[in-house]
Amino acid sequence: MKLSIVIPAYNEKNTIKEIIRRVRITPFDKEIIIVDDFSDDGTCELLRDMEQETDLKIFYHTKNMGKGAALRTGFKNVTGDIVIVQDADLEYDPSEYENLIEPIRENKADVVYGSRFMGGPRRVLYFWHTVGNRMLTLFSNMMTNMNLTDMETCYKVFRREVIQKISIKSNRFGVEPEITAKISRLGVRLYEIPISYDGRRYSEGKKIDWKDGITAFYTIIKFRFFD
Ligand SMILES: Nc1nc2c(ncn2[C@@H]2O[C@H](COP(=O)(O)OP(=O)(O)O)[C@@H](O)[C@H]2O)c(=O)[nH]1
Ligand SMILES: [Mg+2]
Repeated sequence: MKLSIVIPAYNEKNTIKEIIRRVRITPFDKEIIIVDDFSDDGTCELLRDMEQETDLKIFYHTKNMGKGAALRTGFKNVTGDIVIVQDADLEYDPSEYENLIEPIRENKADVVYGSRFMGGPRRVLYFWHTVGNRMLTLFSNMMTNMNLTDMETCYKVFRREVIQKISIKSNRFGVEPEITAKISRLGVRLYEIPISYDGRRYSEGKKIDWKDGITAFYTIIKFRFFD
């Protein structure tokens, strides 16, 4: 089975090379799709230097549009059997792909979420982020009648047919609840597995903030009732 790894990247000059290295050493037949979302910190130039490397497919946005828009560009261009979202920071560990794809390989699932809240090792970080995450997951579950533990996780893995059936409207971080709502309506089989989480601080480049949390609540309602 061929994997398509989709990496949305916005201002990740400190980690982009290392994440590509970590993805590359995973023992799978794969393509690596990187979407630069109009970075202005030098990420874009680093990617331009790697264009000759044939295992990378690199796309560039001409303005900053957000993670959702970057995923939309990425998903349009995947050709593998299984699609994995990989953030460009180092919070999520590609050595866990093996576990993430197993339920699909065994034909038990069509979609797999890697959960940061099922007991894997994780860096101790912001209390209020965890509260926010749990409230968003709870609220999403109430709308979808699913029992996820981590709706906002970056590690979302799909059979290609499934993700290409979904049209993504959210340009920014609303993409996580949107995909979750749309998955729930497709009636596909969803699995969750524990993953590790090496979270970063704002001083280390984290970008999501409380406003994204508020937007996520609106997104959950919007995609439950209006789309
Ligand atoms: N395309 C795009 N990606 C972004 C943007 N902001 C963040 N990202 C990417 O989305 C991923 C998650 O962002 P991050 O700040 O780590 O958020 P968090 O880990 O979900 O809190 C990273 O790969 C970022 O490079 C943006 O405006 N556009
Ligand atoms: Mg991150």
